[in-house]
Amino acid sequence: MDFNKLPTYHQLPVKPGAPAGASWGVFGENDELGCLNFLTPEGLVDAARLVQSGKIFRLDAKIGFAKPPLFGRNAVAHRIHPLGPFANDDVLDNYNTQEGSQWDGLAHVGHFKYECFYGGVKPGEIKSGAGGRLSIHNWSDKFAGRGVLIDAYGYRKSRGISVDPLSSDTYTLEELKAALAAQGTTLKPGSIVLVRTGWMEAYEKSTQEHKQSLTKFENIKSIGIERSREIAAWLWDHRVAAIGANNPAVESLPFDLGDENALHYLTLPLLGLPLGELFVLAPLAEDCARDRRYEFLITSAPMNLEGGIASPPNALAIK
Ligand code: UVW
Repeated sequence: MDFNKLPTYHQLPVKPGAPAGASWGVFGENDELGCLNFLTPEGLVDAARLVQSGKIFRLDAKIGFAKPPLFGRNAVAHRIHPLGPFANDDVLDNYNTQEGSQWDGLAHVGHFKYECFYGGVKPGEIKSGAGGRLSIHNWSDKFAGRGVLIDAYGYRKSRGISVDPLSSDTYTLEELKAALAAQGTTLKPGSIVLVRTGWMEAYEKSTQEHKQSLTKFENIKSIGIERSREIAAWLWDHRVAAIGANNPAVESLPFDLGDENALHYLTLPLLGLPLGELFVLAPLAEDCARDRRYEFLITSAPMNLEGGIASPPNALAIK
């Protein structure tokens, strides 16, 4: 597939009757991969050349790091199940795949106005087990390529501007572009973009009382990237394969669930662009600042769960 020949954001949709800004049909009928189609074998071979120091950064937090999990999600309970006197198994009770670091799959959020998910998939087509549409397991052997860190938090601080990650502040598209330019990094087709917002670092330092208050969507204040069609266009036109951040929703919180410009609508159901949340990016950012290399190989192995909605990323950045 020649990505240069694909429609620009402003030429979307290509499928008759699909909404503006919807990539439905670009990757064929019944596509399950969305923007992961931008990850290619050639891109992966190029990304492998970025491995130079042999350093590995785990991008997901420890399971159970959020105490309690955000948005009222269940906390997982780990039990060791003895198999015999010298043998054990693990059992995870009550495990919500979005209790911490996660990729939102394409069955996670549909569009309230068009009453469907990516590709026009209807709610009834999303079901557990074999045959469930937009299942996370389709990504389980696809998610590897060139990672790019945009250290938006570091960029703002380097300019002497104070940042409160536990507020609803936004990083604008202009700021993201300026941070990239300051880093000397460019976006290439098939980039997996990670934005360091500063939220995870601030959350870790916050009080237990504050953490406790985050079980309700409306209580969560988080810095994030701006909500706009311009940012969706920038991501699509650069053929970005996925975007993750070290905050709860990539975009800032709270947001109006009826806002058509919410990134959760512009990306997941319209573009088929995976959103990654609550990633651990500070150690990676420190290393990138040290060696001035903000690109690396990323591997991420979402759960091979048929009918799955989302998954911990099981992601590594390798430099
Ligand atoms: C929100 O919807 C805000 O977050 P998540 O993607 O974790 O559900």
